[in-house]
Amino acid sequence: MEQQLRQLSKDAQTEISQATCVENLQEVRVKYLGKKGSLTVLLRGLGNLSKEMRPKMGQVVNEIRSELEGALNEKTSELKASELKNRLAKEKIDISLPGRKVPSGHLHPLSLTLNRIKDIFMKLGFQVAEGPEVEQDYYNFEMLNFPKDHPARDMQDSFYITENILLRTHTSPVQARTLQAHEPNSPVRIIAPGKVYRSDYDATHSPMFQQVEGLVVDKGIRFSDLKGTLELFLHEIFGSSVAVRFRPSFFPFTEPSAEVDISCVMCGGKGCRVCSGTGWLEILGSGMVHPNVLTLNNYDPQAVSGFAFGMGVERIAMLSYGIDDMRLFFENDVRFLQQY
Ligand code: 2NM
Repeated sequence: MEQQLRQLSKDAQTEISQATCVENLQEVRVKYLGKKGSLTVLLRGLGNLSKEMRPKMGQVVNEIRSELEGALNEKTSELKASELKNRLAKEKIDISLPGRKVPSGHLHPLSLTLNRIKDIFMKLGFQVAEGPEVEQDYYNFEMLNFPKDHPARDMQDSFYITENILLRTHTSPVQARTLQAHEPNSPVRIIAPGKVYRSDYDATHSPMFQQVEGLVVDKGIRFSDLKGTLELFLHEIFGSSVAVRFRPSFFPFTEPSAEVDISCVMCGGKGCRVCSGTGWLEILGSGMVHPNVLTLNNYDPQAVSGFAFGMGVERIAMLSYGIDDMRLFFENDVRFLQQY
């Protein structure tokens, strides 16, 4: 019996040492140590031996078993290492390939435009002021000298929450709130950017859009300050080659009031579809702050004066980028947004 075991061990060791791959070794493992393997069969046969022989032979079987397992494991590691070495010698991994680019988003064209507008006014010393989008008619109309029967106060044109609360129709209430928060007659130089709401919807009007309004109040502020500031702003935004013109107009909160036009950025002033053949584009509303507005907000029109202006961010973005339908800004189609 022992003779038989020693022979079996020798054969197994030979087969292990001659194995050329991991799969070979697995076959050897099954052949000798598997459920029906020859060593396992011998182990079962121990039951037929005499009581005296059984423990001794059991010990021999176990010794051989662990010897073979050790040899199998050792040879497996050896073969794996040489297989890996061979693969590394054959396969060339090019670690100089550039990485794959992770796509990343960017700011919306309206945010890009608003940032440009803010940057220009911040360089001129304006501070950015903000206020609520759900506003009292007191700040939205009353403090801004809007008469009781002004059409903007109509339910048809503005979104009312209650009789006295509405979605702000312009950012001007921020100007009123800013004046009231200041020491009377102290200087103010702010822009108020933000969302405003009007009941209107077509290619050039959205019920929600963004405005930037501005307000400068100080001793001795004149119409020439308004002209110089807005001309500088428009030349920064649209380039120094655009012409700027001021046209008399009317707003409840300014007197005198002026509409500001630039020469058409699409046709250079020759006349086209965008400027309806006039060569000019209306771009800003402006004026000297009405004395009533100063008085209503605790400022003294005898002591200080001011100018104010307002513009639509969507309109500036449409003209900067040559976009002809405002609704594209709000559909969030990445094929459109990716272009900016
Ligand atoms: C505009 C046009 C003209 C304006 C006036 C004021 C304030 F607070 F002084 F009364 N804020 N904004 C103003 C003036 C706005 O937007 C087209």
